Amino acid sequence: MEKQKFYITTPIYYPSDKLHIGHTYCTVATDAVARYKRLKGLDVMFLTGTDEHGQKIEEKAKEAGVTPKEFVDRIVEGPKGVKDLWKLMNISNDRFIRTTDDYHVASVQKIFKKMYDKGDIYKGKYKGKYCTPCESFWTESQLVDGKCPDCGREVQDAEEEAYFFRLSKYADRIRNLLEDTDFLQPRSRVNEMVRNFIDPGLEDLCVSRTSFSWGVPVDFDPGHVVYVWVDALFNYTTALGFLNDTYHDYDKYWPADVHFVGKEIVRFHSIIWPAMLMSMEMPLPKHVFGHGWLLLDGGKMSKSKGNVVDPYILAEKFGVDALRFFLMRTFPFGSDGNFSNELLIQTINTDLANDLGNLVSRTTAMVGKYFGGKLPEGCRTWAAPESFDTELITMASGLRARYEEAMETFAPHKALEEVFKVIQRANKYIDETAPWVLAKDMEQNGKRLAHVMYNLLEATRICGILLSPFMPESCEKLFAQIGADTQAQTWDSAAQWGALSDSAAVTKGENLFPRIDMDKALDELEALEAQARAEAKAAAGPVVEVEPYAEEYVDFDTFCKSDFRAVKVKACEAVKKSAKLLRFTLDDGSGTDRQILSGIHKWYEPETLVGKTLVAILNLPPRKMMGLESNGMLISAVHTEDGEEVLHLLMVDDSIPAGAKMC
Ligand code: ME8
Repeated sequence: MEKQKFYITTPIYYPSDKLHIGHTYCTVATDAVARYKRLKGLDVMFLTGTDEHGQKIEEKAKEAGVTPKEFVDRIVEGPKGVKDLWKLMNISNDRFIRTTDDYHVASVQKIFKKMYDKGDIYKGKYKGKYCTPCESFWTESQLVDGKCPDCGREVQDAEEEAYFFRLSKYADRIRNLLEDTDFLQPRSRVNEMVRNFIDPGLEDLCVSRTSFSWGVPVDFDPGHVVYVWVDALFNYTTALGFLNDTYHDYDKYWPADVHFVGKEIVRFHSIIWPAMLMSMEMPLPKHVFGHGWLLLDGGKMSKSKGNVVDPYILAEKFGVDALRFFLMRTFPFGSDGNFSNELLIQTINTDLANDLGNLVSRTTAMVGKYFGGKLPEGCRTWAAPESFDTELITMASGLRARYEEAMETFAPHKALEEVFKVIQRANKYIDETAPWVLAKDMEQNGKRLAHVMYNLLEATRICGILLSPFMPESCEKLFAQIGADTQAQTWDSAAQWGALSDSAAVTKGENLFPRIDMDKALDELEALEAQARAEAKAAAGPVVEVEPYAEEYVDFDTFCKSDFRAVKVKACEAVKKSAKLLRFTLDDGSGTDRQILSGIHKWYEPETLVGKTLVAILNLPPRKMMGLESNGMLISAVHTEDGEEVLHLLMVDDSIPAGAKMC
């Protein structure tokens, strides 16, 4: 029988800065759902990638002094780049698309032309506002207090010849899609979209730019590049081979089952994206799920605020699985949540070290101690069950169904909550059965004890299967400790109480989730974060700034009156009682020594300057400093590094004679 298909995507990330824990959140959620569907036996396609075009990237590359392609290559492929991060986080994507890939660029050009030929894209004049960081056009009425409604930053006036997409034509169909179907989830996002965008009237969308060039060129109109969101959204189809020959799974996987996206890009995915697909006469994705944001102190994480959280540091300190688990367990997927290191450590300690870790280590230790690591055969059915046996068995046997219900509605936090109810029930069962008491009289209670141990191992096994999409590596270790063959831990067996062989070899292995000392860990994290900040700063080099350029012209005759000359330093000494001033005795070619005072002691020791050929302006009026007369001024180059002033005296070739005029 052909397997059921499941196609799931994350947003494709802007490689403009290193990714932070907020980005990791969505990718981990997508990964957990993809692994869950694979566990259920579906044929899964999980796509992620990077969105590499647009003005923001062009500007960042310019700042960094490299080409846009060099810039994105470094962030996508380089050390600790996007691909490295997904590898570290054990992300099981089947494909990775970069929108600079040739096949994607060629497909987008064909898509643009198709919509143009159909009359859904037409040429007009764009007049409005543009938010560069968000790459978003806004009309005056959409602004909030004159600022970008998404990020609250300043917007710029923009007017240019441009292509437009007839979004207005699809307004009714989009309204029906949002209001009458479960296309957009959670439901609360529907009201947001309808009220803010559909009710005020959908305007046609500007879909090309001419003011920068880093984008997919409109091949039938040189100078225009395709609006980055058109380019980006179609990634979900080009990565399957739509209008290209690089891949061949479009017919197999399209339409997508779900796009996971952050709440601020729901507008693009639930209005613009389906409208363009309607124009292209392509099937629509089945669902778009708009998840919430991870906040820091109630606000958005952002590089400009300097408050982003580095997933590398957290994964190194606490382990990849613990971090993955924390993200999925703590924050309801559709809502915002407040991230903190304290909460992370607390969750690890409570759920993983106390509840799960203890269950596994206590159970395996007791099977070792009382039965030498191997329970007697047949023990799964021994001894009459007490009410708490039945309760544990019923809860664990029905867990898969409750978990599935939560996972199918994209509520991983609820699925994990169900698993932990069983883990907590199993720990309570240890207290209720008091195995250490039973063990005192093995002859009398040996059979009962073996049965209790089996129930604990079996409940743990079922939980392990259902936790494996969230913590794949730890669950493999868990299976090894309870003697469960990893290959046999299938979706089916998660609903089969008693599937574990009752004579499996149980070993108490390493502690799966050691308890973390909160204060010590917080201090260490702070030190690691400070070190990472210092390293990033050192790698980026100092922030160099020069004084703003003069806006006013100086007329040529005035400039020519300035008498710049080469001067040679005959003597130089520090002026007494002054921290700054150096006193220069200079040969200016006139035959008479000239004295100039200069406040540069901070940068030069006087004796190092003797014999140097410098540049001075000589026809400034004499000026008294610390009781000494200064006749002119030495010329220096000045800038700041990390806010500190840096000065270099202008030194010229020593072959230039004293008094030579500079012009
Ligand atoms: O939007 N918490 O890229 P992006 C949760 N290129 N999610 C967060 C987050 C946070 N603190 N910060 C960011 C783009 N995200 C486009 C997508 S798709 C065709 C194009 C999420 O790198 C954010 O909500 O700015 C978004 O879904 C994703 O990270 C990528 O953001």
